[in-house]
Amino acid sequence: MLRIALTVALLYGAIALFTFVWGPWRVDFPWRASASSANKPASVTMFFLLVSIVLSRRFHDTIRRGSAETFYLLCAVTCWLLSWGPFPRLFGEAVLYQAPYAWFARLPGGESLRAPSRLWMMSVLCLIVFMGLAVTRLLGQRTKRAAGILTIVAAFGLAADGFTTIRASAVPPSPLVPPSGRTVLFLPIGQPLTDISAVYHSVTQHYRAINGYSGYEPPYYEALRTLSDARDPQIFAPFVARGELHVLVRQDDVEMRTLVTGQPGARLVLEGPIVHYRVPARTVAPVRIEPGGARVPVQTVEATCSPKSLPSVIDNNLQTRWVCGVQSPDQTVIADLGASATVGTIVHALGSVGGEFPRHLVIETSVDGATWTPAWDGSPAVAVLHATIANPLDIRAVIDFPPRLAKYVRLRQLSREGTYAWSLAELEVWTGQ
Ligand SMILES: [Ca+2]
Repeated sequence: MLRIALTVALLYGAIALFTFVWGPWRVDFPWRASASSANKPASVTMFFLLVSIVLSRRFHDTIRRGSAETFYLLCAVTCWLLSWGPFPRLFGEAVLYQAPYAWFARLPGGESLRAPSRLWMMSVLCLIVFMGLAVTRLLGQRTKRAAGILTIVAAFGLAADGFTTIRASAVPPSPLVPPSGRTVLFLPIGQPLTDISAVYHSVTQHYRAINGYSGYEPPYYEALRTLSDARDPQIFAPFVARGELHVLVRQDDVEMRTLVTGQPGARLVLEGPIVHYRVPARTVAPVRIEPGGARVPVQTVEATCSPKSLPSVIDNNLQTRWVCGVQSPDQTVIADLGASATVGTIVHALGSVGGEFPRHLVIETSVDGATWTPAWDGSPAVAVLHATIANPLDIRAVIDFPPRLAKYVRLRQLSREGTYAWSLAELEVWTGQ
């Protein structure tokens, strides 16, 4: 068994090295084989190397001897391997298709763990215990006096290493007139500095902050951040529709100040390092959160990525989804309606994952699957924001376009987004109006 595992590891190691040096390859004879990148064979190599270690006589002997040092050292190495996360990268390049953490996450309950890098803390703890045991054994072989001196020197070393002070940051400037009891938006939203400052002063000045800062973000927050980054005046709509809004902007942030002063009825409250505006409540044009007309059934779907999970976009279940990896240009989904029908609306449903909407979406339709007619082009952030506020756990963003006859509806994602994937819980097509 050990020999077989080692042979497989060596074989895949050679394939990984070959692919890394000479690039993608493919053969059809004597059997079909191909590799588009080195990370898949490297992953198999790693798996069989680990199997070889577990099967080796030396490993068994070490376990049988059962020393505490070995236990903690093995734990440290295991946690270190797991701390790489499921898809480790080296200098931005994927080096393994799947790392041990990805296999671990398949175990019951494993997928609910998050932040795999924190497993490194377990490695550190195990290394500390290992060092303690090793030093105890080492000192046991010295005279009492030498052991005492070494202990004192080591204690000073530890104290010197850990002796540090953490410098506190200055308190961020606050609005000069506290907007106590008001609803406050500090722009730009979704940036750590303004978010932390807004949350801090919501405590000292007793206002309701729209900004937040936490490991958790509500489903609508990414849509708000997208509108804030785009300096889109639509960012104010859901809030002014519900009441008066107080907006804070840094004095030197000219773009954001222009955005706020462009709001109907916006008044300057006071200018300081933080400029404070008041925007009155008003009626805003409603954004549709339910599609119009009749639903047109989608017969089949195809996409440029993740074909296995594609049936999830037409299973009438908002909990199941198709995920197309991190957003990059020309990711495409095509819905086939089976026959020509009037189409004028799509529902891009996100379930409860509000952040994974396409940042730049182009919708096109076709009657023959060859010639495509533009239907809609833009950012669905506004539709997502309103859909998310209306139904945070069942998000269905409605996008309308001029009705036309079509047998195919094509969705193309054109932007590059470093963090968020494009995902689709359901794709609905409607006649619209
Ligand atoms: Ca679904």
